[in-house]
Amino acid sequence: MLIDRRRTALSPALDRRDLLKLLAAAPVAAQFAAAAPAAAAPAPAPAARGIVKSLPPELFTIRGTNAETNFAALRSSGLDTPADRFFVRNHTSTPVLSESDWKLTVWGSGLHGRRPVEFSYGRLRSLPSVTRTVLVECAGNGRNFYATQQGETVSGTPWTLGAIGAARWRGVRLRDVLHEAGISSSAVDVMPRGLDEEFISGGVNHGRVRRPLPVAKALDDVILAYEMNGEPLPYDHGYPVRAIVPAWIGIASIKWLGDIEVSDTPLSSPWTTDFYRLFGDAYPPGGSTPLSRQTVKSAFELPIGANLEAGEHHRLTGRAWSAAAPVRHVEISTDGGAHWHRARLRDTPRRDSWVRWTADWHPRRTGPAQLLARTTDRAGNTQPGRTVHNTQGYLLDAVVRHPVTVV
Ligand SMILES: Nc1nc2c(c(=O)[nH]1)N[C@H]1C(S)=C(S)[C@@H](COP(=O)(O)O)O[C@H]1N2
Ligand SMILES: [Mo]
Repeated sequence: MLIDRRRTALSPALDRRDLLKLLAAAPVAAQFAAAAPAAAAPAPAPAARGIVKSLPPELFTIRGTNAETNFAALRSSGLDTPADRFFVRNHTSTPVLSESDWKLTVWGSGLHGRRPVEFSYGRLRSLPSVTRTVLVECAGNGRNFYATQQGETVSGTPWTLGAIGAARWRGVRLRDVLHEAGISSSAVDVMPRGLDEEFISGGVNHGRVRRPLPVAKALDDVILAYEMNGEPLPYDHGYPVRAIVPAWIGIASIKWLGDIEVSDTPLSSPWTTDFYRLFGDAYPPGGSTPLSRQTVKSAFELPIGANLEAGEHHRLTGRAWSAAAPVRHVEISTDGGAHWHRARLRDTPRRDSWVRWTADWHPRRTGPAQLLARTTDRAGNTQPGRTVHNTQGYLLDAVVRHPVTVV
């Protein structure tokens, strides 16, 4: 069996390192710590509110309850992002659950007989498994560039480009679970919901994190994952079971799955009405339709503002991805967009994953410079120079002008 994850925040089996991590994560653990001797221990890496894993500053930038992967930290990793550097997006905080207490309830008017059906962890594991590398990318990834590059005001976490990761997810098909639960042909929407706390924002309680999927997507390629890169899901990434919804914005991939409503009438939630739609001058008064698919981007595996030596050969590296189709090519400009040349792709482009690329640069003049990367996918989508503004700063697909200094 896999490693024992049935420890709780108060278990004596916790070691010092786990305790330090949980201290930052859970108020209950903090009470425990007050009673524990303050033994000399190395200072823990800074933690974001509510995140269990350690967040060393070379790997992550903390943004409130979230942690952004530093793109430069991906330079040494392969196509699958190791869990220790995978971004975390939490509306509240990571619940520390146990698989023995866990169950999934599938319920609603879209089931034959309308009787709820329960799946224990064991029952779920007994279904056939599938394993796939899939990207998870927050709808707000790149949001910061609306302000810094387009001079526009947007609300939300100011991610640069690191609210994305790819992992090898193993789990069961949502389709198989829905068929076992007796989904009827009248079902139209399927809504997974998390077991984390209710999300309260601006004095409004939006309830637990949930977002409907049309039945066609639910029956297509959605996975209920219990492993990430060959290990049980880490607490922060949805242990014991999360949804993985390929090509869709991250919010669809509900973590800490507790129940799934199957409905014969259309469903909505604050995550389809208030959030994750496009609002703004270019959109209707009630906003666009709810967002589904992610967009096309590229990123340098280099810190923003990095220093590069003049007169040296530099191998620039980065990644490119598109939710619509595999990447066709990536173009690089080192002179602010005047000239472009093709980057070399290091991977076979695949759907729902990214490709690593390299490009050589031999800067001669010292001073500030801007590096640009532009992805085109096989469906013909290319990153534009500018993204049409929306008030919540979703789906930035503009070419990012990556500032560096040649020294
Ligand atoms: N239950 C629950 N599921 C959730 C969230 C959450 O806060 N609670 N955040 C969503 C968002 S907005 C994103 S982008 C992804 C992030 O997944 P990760 O934290 O594993 O990177 O999880 C999604 N699933
Ligand atoms: Mo997100």
